[in-house]
Amino acid sequence: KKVIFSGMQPSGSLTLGNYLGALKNWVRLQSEYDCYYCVVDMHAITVPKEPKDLRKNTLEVLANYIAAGLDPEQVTLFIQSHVSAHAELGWLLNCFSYYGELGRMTQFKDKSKKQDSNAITAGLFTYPVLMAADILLYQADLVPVGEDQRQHLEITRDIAQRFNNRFSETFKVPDPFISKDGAKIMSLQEPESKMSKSDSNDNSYILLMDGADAIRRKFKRAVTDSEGVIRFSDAQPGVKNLINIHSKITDKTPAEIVAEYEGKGYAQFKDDVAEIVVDELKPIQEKIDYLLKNKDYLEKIYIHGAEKAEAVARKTLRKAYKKVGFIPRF
Ligand code: AQP
Repeated sequence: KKVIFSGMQPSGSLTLGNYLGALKNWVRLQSEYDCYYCVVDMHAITVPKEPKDLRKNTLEVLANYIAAGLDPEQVTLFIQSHVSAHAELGWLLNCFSYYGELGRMTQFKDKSKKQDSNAITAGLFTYPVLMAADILLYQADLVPVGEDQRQHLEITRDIAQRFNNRFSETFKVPDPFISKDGAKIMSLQEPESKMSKSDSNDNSYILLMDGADAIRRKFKRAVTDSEGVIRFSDAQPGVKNLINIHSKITDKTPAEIVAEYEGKGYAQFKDDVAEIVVDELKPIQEKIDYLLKNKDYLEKIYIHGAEKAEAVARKTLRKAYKKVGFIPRF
């Protein structure tokens, strides 16, 4: 079976963007591939994070994964900091990554803009290297991510190829798996930016855990434009985003949705999209509630997952250590 690796940061609770852009795909792929899905808590501390929030969000993300349909019997679910090989290979790959290439990463540029320049950590800068380590440890063939992560996948490939060329074949060079309709879900408040769980404005995102009333309210407030016509056009990013959300849930094409709403107003459209999202999330939310009340069950899953992941990760780490000339201890 081909191997898949992917992860999400517990930098908050998951958003509709995380779900429609990535998680739904993960679920579709689980029976066909050997899947490793990780909660990347080490990535989440690259920007300031309260310990109690990190603990809470880490379990929430795991519960979100399972509630969205990942089957812990079928896939390996684990927490990144539980498998120390991630940190170890991360360091090693730092020594095969260049300052210049990391400085070109748009996520770094965007996130560092939002921080006081004295508070930008080295961890934020080398984030893509740790991500490369995450993926390469499992010799992943495919990495299902949203469009926003394409650049990080490219650098992962570059680092893997560089290492393989310098020594010999060590890492599988992974391919991104971005579904064609994997359009970025945009912020409801600034439709030119992606929907992000760490956005300071909570009207900008829908969380998988948002109640029906919050979802309706946030869609009512969604920023649109003054055109007054529902069209799938870059000139109307707010409306386009709502059409995308509708389309990804109902599987209707944007053209079908546009035709359906000919002559209708934004208010009606927003209310309808809100209902579609409420209905999609309802069964997921019931499962999340249940899982978060059963922490022992979650614990069993992440402990078992870490054991399985560790065995595979150690093998790759050992190989890479040997290639660079580290002396094996046993
Ligand atoms: N708006 C989005 N549309 C489509 N896909 C998205 N993803 C994230 N936002 C969108 C996909 O979700 C996965 C998890 O991403 P992550 O947690 O590693 O971090 P991120 O991409 O930086 O996501 P966020 O929500 O924006 O987190 P913060 O706010 O902490 O930076 C990835 O596969 C991503 O493509």
